Amino acid sequence: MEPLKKSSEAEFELQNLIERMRKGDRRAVARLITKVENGGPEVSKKILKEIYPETGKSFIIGITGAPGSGKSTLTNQVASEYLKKGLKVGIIAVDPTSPFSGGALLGDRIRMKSNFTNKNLFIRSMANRGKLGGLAMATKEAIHILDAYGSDLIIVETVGVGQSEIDIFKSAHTTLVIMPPGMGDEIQAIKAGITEITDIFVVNKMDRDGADKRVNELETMLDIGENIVVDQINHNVRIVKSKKWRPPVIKTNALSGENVPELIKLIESHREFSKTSGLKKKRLAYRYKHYVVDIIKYFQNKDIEHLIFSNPKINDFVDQILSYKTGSDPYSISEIILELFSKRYFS
Ligand SMILES: Nc1nc2c(ncn2[C@@H]2O[C@H](COP(=O)(O)OP(=O)(O)O)[C@@H](O)[C@H]2O)c(=O)[nH]1
Ligand SMILES: [Mg+2]
Repeated sequence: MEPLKKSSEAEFELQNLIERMRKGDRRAVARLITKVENGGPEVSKKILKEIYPETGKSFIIGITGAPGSGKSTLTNQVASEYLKKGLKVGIIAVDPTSPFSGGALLGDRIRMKSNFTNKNLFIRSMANRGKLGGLAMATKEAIHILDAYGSDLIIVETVGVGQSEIDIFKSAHTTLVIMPPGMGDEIQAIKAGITEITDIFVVNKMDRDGADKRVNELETMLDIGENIVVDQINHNVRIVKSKKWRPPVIKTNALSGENVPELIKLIESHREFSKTSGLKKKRLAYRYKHYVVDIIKYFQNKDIEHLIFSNPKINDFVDQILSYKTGSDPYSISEIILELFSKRYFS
């Protein structure tokens, strides 16, 4: 009886948090995200079933780039522009390498600019790798929560290094890749994959030497790439690109704010383009397909693991493996188990 009571208490608590979130309680939003981080897909399932119809309204911007390229500073600038318009902004800083830097740095800057106490702003840093379902999944759910909370804009800042970070970009409508001058081999790295996810290139730190050179490099790269980019789905990074959008390259100074209004114009024009060209819908459809695959994989893995370790019927099959006969190798036995599993033989 005990676990049953516990689970209904937990559900009551979630329900309560969701109600408070609906009334605009920022603390409840933070707690819901923590629940997702710690509880994984089991908890997300309960939350999403409840709030999903309230999502799909936020505009989601992804900002990525090497550490130190100015992501947090620029995120703050972009957020400020939207806050000035009276919009509600959510920021998620994903930095698996350091649990606090993203959020703390950002917090400091925003506090400096006295945005920190702005009721229309919500900031969260996420760094929990290796928890249930992984960082990418928890981030996607955090985005859903901020969406349901009524954020007009959600900015996701990530260090653009691994697949997990690229995965997160599947959730963004418009992605910015920051390429400041003076990071020599960086251009190689973007050629290797980041180009695929870029909607707008930002050469931040335009006050530094080499900014124009960096712009030229990027434009040249785009010239070459133009002939080969067609309407396509890239299965490696799972992103839908349109040949009708050539990523613009813009210089910014995130410290002074120079060119930030121009950047906002580009962001808004990409937002408009993806709506009218149908790109947004195509991307969403593709992303949700992968999302569903991830969810199914997670729950099926869990079921299979539970079966293997706790169902006594499995012991006969393990004995077969131990007989070292033809057809009793682990692959053949796995195929048999999977087949029987789908026929509910074990339930
Ligand atoms: N000179 C110059 N410095 C900048 C600019 N943008 C950011 N910085 C500085 O670069 C450093 C890293 O910035 P941060 O936003 O933390 O980068 P992140 O690691 O990509 O989030 C900080 O010291 C910033 O003050 C810029 O446009 N020009
Ligand atoms: Mg940062």
